Amino acid sequence: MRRLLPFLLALTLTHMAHAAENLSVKDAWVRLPPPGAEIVGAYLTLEAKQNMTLIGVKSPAAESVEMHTMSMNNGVMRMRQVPSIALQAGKPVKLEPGGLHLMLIKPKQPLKAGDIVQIDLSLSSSQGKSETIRVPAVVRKPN
Ligand SMILES: [Cu+2]
Repeated sequence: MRRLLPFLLALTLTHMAHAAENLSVKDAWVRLPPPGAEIVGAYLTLEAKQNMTLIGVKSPAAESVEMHTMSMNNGVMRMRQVPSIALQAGKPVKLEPGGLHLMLIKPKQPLKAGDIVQIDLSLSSSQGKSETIRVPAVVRKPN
């Protein structure tokens, strides 16, 4: 039994590294919200080495997180929730203001510039395996 533990630990770590190895996450940030904001945009760039799908997002800093897209409808920009975001191997997907983005719903605490918000991305591989990776996003004003 004593020998089994390091082995199991190694196995767990290998498993956790898997999605992270196949996905690069860049420029993760959260828009500095006005005081009392109930919804806050979050943005990042995802590039997968293998085809995978972003199937869910959570954060310990908010009640829930939704994936949204924006589209022009009769001259009005509208946000619409999407159930998932497909990531094709080698094609960066940019979640940015005015396009695909994440929406933190009901932040649990006021967000200040420079705060780090943890965002948990749930990914499903093309083989149907799912994994969650945690990425830090900094709270800041848009550039
Ligand atoms: Cu939105």
